[in-house]
Amino acid sequence: MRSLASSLVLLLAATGAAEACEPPRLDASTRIDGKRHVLLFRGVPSPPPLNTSFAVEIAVCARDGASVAAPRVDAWMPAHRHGMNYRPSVVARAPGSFRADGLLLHMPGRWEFVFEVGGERLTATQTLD
Ligand SMILES: [Cu+2]
Repeated sequence: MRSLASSLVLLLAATGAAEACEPPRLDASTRIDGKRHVLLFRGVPSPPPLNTSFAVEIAVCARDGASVAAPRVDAWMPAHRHGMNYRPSVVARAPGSFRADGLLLHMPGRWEFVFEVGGERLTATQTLD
């Protein structure tokens, strides 16, 4: 007879449950749970200002424990099918910690933040008044 623990392991394997990982601490951030990564981000300042350049701080970990390369950062408006007019630059600050500078949201409405990390796309929406 199988133990409860081994049954749970089989169940987790069968459902493809993701391994946990913990990104570097980032207070007051938004969390995105991807299939292969967990990502935290916050605007600096937060919430992001309208029509003014701002930064985004990012903390991310890979569920398989691999080190994470700098994510690509973008934002776009799904309703209008356009992105920003600027391309942010991303720098690493510490393992798993990054900062993107030069984001600018040029109109109010619903914006989607898009992070691409290790081939995985992670998104979160934020409405700007
Ligand atoms: Cu728009």
